[in-house]
Amino acid sequence: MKKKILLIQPTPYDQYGKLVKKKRLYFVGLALPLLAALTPDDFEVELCYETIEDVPFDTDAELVGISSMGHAVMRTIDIAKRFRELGKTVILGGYMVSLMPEEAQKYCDAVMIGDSEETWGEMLRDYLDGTLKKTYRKKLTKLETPLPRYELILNKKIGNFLPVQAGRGCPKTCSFCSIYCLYHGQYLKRSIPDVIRDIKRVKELGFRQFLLLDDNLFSNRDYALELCGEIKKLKMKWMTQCSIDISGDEELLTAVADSGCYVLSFGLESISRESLVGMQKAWAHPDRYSEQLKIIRKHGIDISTEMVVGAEGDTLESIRATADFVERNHITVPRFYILTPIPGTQFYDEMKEQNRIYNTDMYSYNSCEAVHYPKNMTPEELTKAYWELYNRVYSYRCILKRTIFTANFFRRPFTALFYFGVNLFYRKHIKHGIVPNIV
Ligand code: B12
Ligand code: SF4
Repeated sequence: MKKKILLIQPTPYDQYGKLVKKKRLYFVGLALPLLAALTPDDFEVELCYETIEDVPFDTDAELVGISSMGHAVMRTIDIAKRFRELGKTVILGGYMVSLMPEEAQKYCDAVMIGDSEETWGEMLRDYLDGTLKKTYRKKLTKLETPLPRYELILNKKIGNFLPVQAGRGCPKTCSFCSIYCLYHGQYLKRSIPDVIRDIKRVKELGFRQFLLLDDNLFSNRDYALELCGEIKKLKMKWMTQCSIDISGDEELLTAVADSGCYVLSFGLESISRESLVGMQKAWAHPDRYSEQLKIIRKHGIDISTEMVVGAEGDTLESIRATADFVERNHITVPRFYILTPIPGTQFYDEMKEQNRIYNTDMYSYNSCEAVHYPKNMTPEELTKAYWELYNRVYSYRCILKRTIFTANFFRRPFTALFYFGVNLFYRKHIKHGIVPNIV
């Protein structure tokens, strides 16, 4: 009989200590289907996304692999402890344990630091030989990944798109970002035929859309143009995230839109230049944001944004002005976070050195509670201003202004109505004190 591995993507606890549960997980991470594909055939693999299903603690799997994302690492640890009590061999991996491997080692049999393409197979062989090591780490020099085992997630309550990866890591150096602190500027791209192979598989499985995972897709112009050319032939819809600087490249923007991309997500972070400089994101210029967003929208691409509050240049006034900015620019799907010093990041070290960590309880590192002393307000004021911002931006009036009363409404009324629905869905969560970042 085949040995079995259970792979789990834990869900975070909310700020009341309850597990965040959803009827549907629209954005599914790629780590578990990819790990399943890296697993030799003599193992059977089962996947569990805890946001939409319960962890099967009565599993007959011998090995349990648990991923970790942000503050959900607290749930990773709790699940790991329970499985170890049940006598299972527990392996931890993912961003958060990679940033704090010494701490993670206390709760498991082995920690996989960073990418696991070249270490997962080695770990499984060691397990079979009874020679499991405490940590596994191998820096990749090229990114070659097998076809993810998407079929293992098809029967789950997911959205109408699947993830496909193009690049991993990021060439930029934003001090608060886990990607920078883990990859230190390393940025690897997959070959275009491999990316297209995965998209074709997604199409074969009946999906008409995909989410392209890459933190800086358009940083390599030639790669991006060639990839868009290939994607266009597949007649699919897709979305991704990138730097807002794409607005300055008419040819690229046209190629992106022509290839079926209909939503771009931008980490705008802040409308305060001082805050951006403080985050080592001096290449972004908030005074140009409105014009840049307008150009992108003109190409028929909808905009979703990620912004943070609580950085060095932020004041209560600038947080209020952020709501006006979002409304004025008709940002379709805006998301916000409180700037959080994630252990392992440069920003965390800076805050620690300056004695500005306000709360050391990791359960609170959920990006919707202030855990550091901001420069221009108290942590309590920051948390309050953050929720006021979300509530203002997701008021009925503002939702209507951002989704229905826009120039794009008459061009694509059904899309506008779809976004209106998404906004109402987010609003419902916000009213229950749950940020929409995890759905
Ligand atoms: C898709 C995604 C999501 C989706 C899906 C999550 C899910 N439940 O599956 C959504 C939108 C729901 C989401 C939510 C959140 N996310 Co998220 N997400 C991503 C994103 C964009 C892609 C992840 C991915 O699939 N990558 C591709 C795979 C192949 O790479 P990988 O995950 O790194 O996996 C490799 C290794 O890490 C390793 N590995 C990963 N897991 C495991 C497990 C084991 C056992 C082993 C051995 C190895 C291993 O092997 C893989 C192959 O090498 C990343 C950004 C990015 N660039 O990666 C952020 C990212 C992972 N998310 C992040 C965060 C903070 C969150 C939230 C906490 C946000 C919030 N405040 O609520 C929540 C937490 C949700 C949860 N359940 O834990 C941070 C993590 C930072 C950190 N220090 O941990 C990232 C890096 C974004 C960022 N720039 O800060 N996220
Ligand atoms: S550009 Fe985005 S992914 Fe890259 S380091 Fe900055 S915040 Fe992280």
